Amino acid sequence: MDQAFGEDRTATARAHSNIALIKYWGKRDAELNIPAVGSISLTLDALSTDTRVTFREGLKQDEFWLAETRADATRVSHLLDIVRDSTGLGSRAMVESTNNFPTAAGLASSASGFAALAVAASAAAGLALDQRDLSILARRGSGSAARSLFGGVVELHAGNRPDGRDSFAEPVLAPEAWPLTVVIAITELDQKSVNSTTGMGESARTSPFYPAWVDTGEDDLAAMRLAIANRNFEQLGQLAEYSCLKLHGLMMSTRPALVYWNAGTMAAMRAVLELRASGIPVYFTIDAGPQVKALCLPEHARTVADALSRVVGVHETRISALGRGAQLLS
Ligand code: 2P0
Repeated sequence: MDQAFGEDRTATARAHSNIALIKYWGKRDAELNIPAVGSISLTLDALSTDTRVTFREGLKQDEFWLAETRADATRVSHLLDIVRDSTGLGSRAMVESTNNFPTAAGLASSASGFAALAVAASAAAGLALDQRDLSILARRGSGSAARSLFGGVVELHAGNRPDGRDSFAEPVLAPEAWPLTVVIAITELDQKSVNSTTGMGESARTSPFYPAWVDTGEDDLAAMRLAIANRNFEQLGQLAEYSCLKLHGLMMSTRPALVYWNAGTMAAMRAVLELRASGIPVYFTIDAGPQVKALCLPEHARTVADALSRVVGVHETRISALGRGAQLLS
């Protein structure tokens, strides 16, 4: 990747989005972006971001282009500054990114976006980082991005160290190890109103439930690790729904309240419960947005997707297998 002085230094990376089974919400250090609780996620094959980073001499400032539209570069520049500080590289960069799914509608574009950015920016700058350090770099951009470095089932550790060196993600299961499937029900295509960084700060400051959320996080992680080790899908699903509803209880008890659901969200949750009552093992989870993700096994994916497609308020559904980790494309 090293190129002659005066030439562009460029690299392109792809990362997939992820959906947390045990959720992250809240930071123990906002400056270093260290989560207050650990989390466990599934990397999603169907949702990805491609990002090209080009460090270019003479560029006055970092530029961020998302789907060929110029976007606010503040958070991108913050991550690029970390890379520049580590390498002594002075150039500003052109960052060009495309998602194959709606941005900022609760499909975790920041997870795939910052994971792809961390991989592409470090490669373009000639910074050789191992997977753990890449996940720490991605975490500085966005907590959930640390998990998108890896494929399959992934855990992000909160760690204890003030410098965050023990807050990194690592793979728990390879994508082929257990063929879990996620059916995504899209109930809203617009941008959401409160971004996660702001929302979790408000939850920590104002919700009386926040201390309990942090205190019980480790128990949820331990139970989920066991469900995964035993390939116990029912346990996994029950725990994922529990963590999701606990998160949304925390959000709703924040002041001002964070209510991310719409009528379609609620209807899709009900549809999942009805499918389960009819004997299909399927469980829902929802992030900081209105989309519903139904967790199931591959043999039930079509039935689940068809049922969710018929729900009033669901615009479209996508079926995703587990995806691989972030990778350099060039
Ligand atoms: C998660 N979410 O574990 C949880 C569930 C949303 C709900 O991680 O401030 O965008 O950039 O570190 O990573 C969203 O949080 O927050 C998130 P920042 P991020 O997937």
